[in-house]
Amino acid sequence: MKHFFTFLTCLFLAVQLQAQNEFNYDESKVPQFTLPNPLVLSGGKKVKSVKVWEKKRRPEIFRLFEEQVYGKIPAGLKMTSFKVVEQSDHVFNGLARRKQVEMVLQKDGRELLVYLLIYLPQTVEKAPLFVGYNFYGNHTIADDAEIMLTQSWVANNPSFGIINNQITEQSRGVRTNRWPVKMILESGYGLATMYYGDVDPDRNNFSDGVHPFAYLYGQTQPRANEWGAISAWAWGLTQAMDYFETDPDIDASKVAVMGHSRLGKASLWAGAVDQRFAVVISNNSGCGGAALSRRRFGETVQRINTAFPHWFCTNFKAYNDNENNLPVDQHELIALIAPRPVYIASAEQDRWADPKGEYLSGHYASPVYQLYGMEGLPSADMPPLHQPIMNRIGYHIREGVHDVTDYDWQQFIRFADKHLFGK
Ligand code: GTR
Repeated sequence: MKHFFTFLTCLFLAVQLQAQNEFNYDESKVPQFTLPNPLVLSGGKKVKSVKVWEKKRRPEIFRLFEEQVYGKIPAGLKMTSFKVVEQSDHVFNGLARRKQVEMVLQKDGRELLVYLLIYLPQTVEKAPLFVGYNFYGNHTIADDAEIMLTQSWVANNPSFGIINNQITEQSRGVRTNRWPVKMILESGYGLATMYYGDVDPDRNNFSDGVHPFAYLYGQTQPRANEWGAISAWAWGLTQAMDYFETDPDIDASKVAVMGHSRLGKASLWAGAVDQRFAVVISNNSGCGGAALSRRRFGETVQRINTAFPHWFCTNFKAYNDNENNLPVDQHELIALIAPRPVYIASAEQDRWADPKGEYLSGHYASPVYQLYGMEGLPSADMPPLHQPIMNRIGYHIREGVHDVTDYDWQQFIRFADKHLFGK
């Protein structure tokens, strides 16, 4: 049986690789394109002041991302209650305190339960914090027997023992490699994480997760300009932020939102939607995240909308093989985060996510940071491997594959130290 699942996993990966081979990885075949200018109003006037950017241009760009890319998050939808359901003052040999918070959304007889796992350093009274989603449940991120198991739908992953879309004890601690909890705590930061499927299971099914809570009578899926899954995940992060503001042990003015891959797309969008996030970090976020869509390098809009039809809003499908008609590109997502610090991380072998396109988004967002007198990524040339840039827009590319490594976290911590504490 075990061999059979290993075989299936290999087959799946082989099919994925085969599919990815059909895409462009040749820099000389990147098409010529013109990006929309973040500092020109839709009427053609140049934006020359922070005031005009904030009052006019930023709202224009924001609305385009809402309507055409991720879909609108319903206004006023908020968790009904927060409750600390478990806590301990002595975790990891006294290094940390732990809290598990149940966030409940109740409406019209429906109920959604989302669980926040929070570790706080013992040495800090009001802790700054990294918050990020995990892919397979809170219990995967640390060797900690007290972490509660999610009951939500989880994508099958036989190598983690997840076979009936339900997690078991077998997957406890299987993702500790991506979450250097001790390093984060020893650096003086707390860490909060949630399972993204608690908010919205990652499958093409709009009758589960948070979506139905916003339907009008008889509605069964979001309208063309309404939220897809990435917007739903961004909404979940804003709800966690609401909780942080109520917790006296957390410094809600120093929260860095971090996400990897599809969850990096969600962290960038959350950073745009909710300006309470003081630092925004995307790791290997690729297409629909930091990477410029018009480059069509690696994953394309058409491919992502086909493989993951539920991630973006329906309107986004109009740009399949039609990127030049997009009224925005992803550099403007980065610009929406200005003047707050934003960090983009790439991996050399993660060509599917287009490292150069990820870098260039930061570069082309830089004029907006300059308007605030801040330095983004002034050079059009990417830095070499392992030479992070720590300006108000930060960037690194490391060797290796699509993943989150200790190296990545070391840079995120340095970046937060610099921009939150001037260290
Ligand atoms: C891939 C997808 C990417 C990225 C990745 C992930 O299959 O094509 O856009 O989101 O999944 O989230 O791991």
